[in-house]
Amino acid sequence: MTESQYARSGQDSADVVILGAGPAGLVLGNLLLRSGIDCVVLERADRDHVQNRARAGFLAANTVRILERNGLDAGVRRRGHEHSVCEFRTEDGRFRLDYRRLGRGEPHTVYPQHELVTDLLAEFVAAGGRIRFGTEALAVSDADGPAPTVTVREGDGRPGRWRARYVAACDGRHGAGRRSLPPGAVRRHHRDHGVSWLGLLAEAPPSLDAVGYAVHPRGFAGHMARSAEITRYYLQCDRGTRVEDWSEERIWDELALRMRATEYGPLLRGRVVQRAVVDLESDVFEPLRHGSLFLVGDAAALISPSAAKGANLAVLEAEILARALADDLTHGDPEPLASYSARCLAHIWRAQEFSHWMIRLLHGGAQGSEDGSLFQERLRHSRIDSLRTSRTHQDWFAENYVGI
Ligand code: RFL
Repeated sequence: MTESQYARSGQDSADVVILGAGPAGLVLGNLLLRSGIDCVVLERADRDHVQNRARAGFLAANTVRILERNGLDAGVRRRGHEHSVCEFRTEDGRFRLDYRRLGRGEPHTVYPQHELVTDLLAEFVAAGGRIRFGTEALAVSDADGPAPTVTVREGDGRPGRWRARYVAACDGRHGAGRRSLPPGAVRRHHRDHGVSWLGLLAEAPPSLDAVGYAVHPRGFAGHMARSAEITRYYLQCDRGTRVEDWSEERIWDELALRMRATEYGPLLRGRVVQRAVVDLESDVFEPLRHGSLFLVGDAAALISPSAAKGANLAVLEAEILARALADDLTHGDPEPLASYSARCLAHIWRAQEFSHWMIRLLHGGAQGSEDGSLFQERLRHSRIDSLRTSRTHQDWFAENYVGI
């Protein structure tokens, strides 16, 4: 049914109703608009919140290529910068890998996720895209038929309903898309890695010109530049730790200790503006489709932030789905939609495998993880040693670290 036919039927409608205005929803929306497909984005939060939610920062080379070939790369080109070195600090000293000189020879582009989202939103609105902020999707019904509906609650509390031909759930791990899957329709594979991180954002310049991974008897610490003024840090912490227990002083002292600042140089301290505990978990839905409902991005699979893959997968899946929807709705070819799930799952499982490997690389067994044994600790030690000394291992690392 076309939009005007829906309008005559007295309901809000679009050929594709997209839930969520994160990287997945906004890339999908922009690409559908460019293909002339009628769509709407329903977003629970307000615009300000969406544009200021600091999260990811490392874009894979393929993500930048996707943005580029779809004309969505102006901001990344202008304000993103290439990054290609990581530094490991362990009890045996430190070593650096310049992954642009390894594997496929590709760098990351550092570009904060909220800036990407801001760009994508501006593009979408400028191109005439419809977006409803403050509209929370409550449930998707009739997804097993050709006319699914989305029930919503508007910002003022009013109920509403959207009719669609297809629904793309880009609304994350707690969204309505996942909740609306009937029991047994889709399988969920889940793993709790038994490790927690305190994720921090500091108003402090980066302290080293590399991504820093410190493995220490007290636990992992990570350093990732976001901009000349902002740095993201991670501290492995006990499961159940409370952010209130981490004063600025305790955070900086612990970071300095684990990153061995006395040996390798001090950390540039600043105000900690965001702190959140992240339990490292992964899950994958299989298949990523139930009838006319598709799962995309974090709604499709949650991946621990250990390898910085989540936003990159979201963009990749959104492009695959946008093309498949265009083939179906414009050319009457349903085949690409039929293979959407299998195509995405191949990428998702590769990313999960590498992310899982990174968790095993960065965490010893002594920090309350499920593998709390000296055996695991020795394996970790050997894994890092292999990465330090084997060119073959380094090439494999580089290919997986930057690729998706
Ligand atoms: P998002 O970004 O969560 O967007 C979902 C949107 O849906 C809205 N929403 C709803 N709207 C309507 N109705 C409902 N019922 C709704 N429920 C939710 C939300 O308000 C939101 O706007 O999902 P998307 O688009 O799938 O994108 C996924 C990425 O955001 C995520 O994978 C990454 O942030 C993960 N991640 C990283 N990924 C990378 O590729 N590189 C990184 O360096 C990186 N660092 C990180 C990260 C995630 C982190 N957290 C959140 C654990 C660092 C951290 C700390």
